[in-house]
Order: sequence, then structure tokens, then C-alpha cells
Amino acid sequence: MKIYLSGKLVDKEQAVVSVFDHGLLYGDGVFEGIRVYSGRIFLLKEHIERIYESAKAIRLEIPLTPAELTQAVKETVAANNITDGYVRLIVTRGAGSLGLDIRRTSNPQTIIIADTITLYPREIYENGMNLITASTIRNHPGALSARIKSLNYLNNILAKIEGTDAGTVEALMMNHKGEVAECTGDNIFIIKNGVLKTPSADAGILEGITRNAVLQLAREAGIPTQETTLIRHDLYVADEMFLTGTAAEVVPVVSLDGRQIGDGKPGTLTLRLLGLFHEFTRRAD
Ligand code: PXG
Repeated sequence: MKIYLSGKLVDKEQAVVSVFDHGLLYGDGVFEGIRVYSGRIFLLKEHIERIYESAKAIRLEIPLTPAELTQAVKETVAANNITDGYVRLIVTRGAGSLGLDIRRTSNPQTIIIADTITLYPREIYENGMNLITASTIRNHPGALSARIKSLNYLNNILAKIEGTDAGTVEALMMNHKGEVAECTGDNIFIIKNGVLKTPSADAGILEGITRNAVLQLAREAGIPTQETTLIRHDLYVADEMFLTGTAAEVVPVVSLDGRQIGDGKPGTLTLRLLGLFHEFTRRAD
């Protein structure tokens, strides 16, 4: 396996960064997860845009232009002969001193890993997922905006542990206002009376690229959509529920906190959107 590390493609064993890198010391950096379908890098432009926005928000200057970074992703995918897989793109703050001051760091590291990913078992896509609500809330936007895809994922990891303890593979997180935000690594949607609903971008969520694609596909298919405030009750009484994410794609949810959603099976509209999404992965890049 060849890893892109700050300008070079190196063997996995040689792909090392300093123990003084602020990415390691403080989770100080940004990342993206990107899919490759049939040799095409899916929505690469959107992921490149988002990583530059995340970097801007944390005052991190990515040492490549967007065009150069795009090219580096393509070269890494090609060097590993990946036709269907997953790319992890990471930019760290670089090595510094044992202190928080970013002025004492230098050489941000750009890392690109092209590999494969299987997040959830096949069975979950066929029968649906069970979910619980975590007691850990999503980061307060006044502390750390969830729109920044930073290397600091402890907030989500703590919620994910709650899910694991309860026997689920994902967990729902509320925001600081007690509204529905998102899951630990996926956005959430419901369908009620034929309307597709998802929390709006200002609910303290990562504005998922899969989320935006699904909203777009639904609009094109004439399905009414709403980006709106949702509370847990809205979810409990939903007709259908599903999650979206780069790794997960579209995953039906059939229960939340012991409440069966709809008839307890993946919903009709959910399966239709899943089909539209799969079709989209075959034509978009
Ligand atoms: N919310 C959060 C908090 C995420 O981390 C999404 C939503 C979905 O966004 P996209 O743009 O992918 O549609 C994500 C992205 C994992 C894993 O291993 C999950 C993500 C990224 C990297 C790894 O579960 N999720």
C-alpha cells in the first residue's frame, strides 16, 4: 500500500509523522472521508471544498492548492489500484512544541490513505438498524462548530461508546438546545406523511455531503423536503427513518430507544432513495 505523505508516495511503513505533530497532541487538524466507485472519486470537488473550509475555520493553511490536493488524491487512488474503496484525506497542523501555540508549529502534514471500508454489516441494510439516543450531546457550536470536520472526534466517540454499550452500531446525538442533531458519523432523516425531513445545517451538525446529495435526489424525484428543527418525539412517531454518510451511504433505521419506527421494516421511500443514491454513485464524480 502506498500512502501520500506531504508530496511523496511512500510505503505504509515509511508513512510516519512526528510525535510532536499537533494533530496527535491536540487533535489539531482536519480530514475527509471520500468514496471511490467504479474508478471514479465520488463528489471529490465537494470534499475538497469542505476540507478547505474546515481548515479555514481552524486557521490552518493547507500547503497545497485545491487543484494540487485534488491531483494528489487521484494519484494516490491510482497508485493503489483502487476502483471501489475509501480515501482518508488528513491535514495536520504539523510538528510544534509541547504547547498550544500554533505559531510554534511548522510543516502541516498532508496524508492520503486509499483503502477499502465496510462500516456496517450487510444485514443492517436489509433489515434496518436499531438506534439509541446518547446522553452525550453534540459539541456546542460556541465551543467547536460541528461543521468543522476536525481530527478531534472525542465528542462523537463518547456517544458511539454509549451506542456500543447498548448494543447498537450508531447513536443519535441531540444538540445543546435539546433538538435532534445527527449521529456520531452519519446524518439523520425521517419521513412523515410523505415529507422528507432532516435537521437544518444550523442545528449543530456536520453538513454531510451524502445528506446534501440525498436532499437533491429527493427534490429531483418530486419528494417534498424540509430542513427543519426536529425533536425526539418527531423521530419516535416518524413513518420512516434513515441515516446517510460517505461510508454508510443510506441506512434504514427501524427502531429508536425501543420505539419501533413505522412497521419496523426499512421504509418504501427510504428504499427508493437508497436506489436513487446507488444509481447516482454510478454516474456522478
Ligand atoms: N456527521 C458526522 C459527525 C460525520 O463524521 C457525517 C455526518 C456524514 O457526512 P458525509 O459528508 O460523509 O456524508 C459524518 C462523516 C466512521 C466515519 O468511521 C464517519 C465519517 C467520517 C469518517 C469516518 O464512522 N462521517
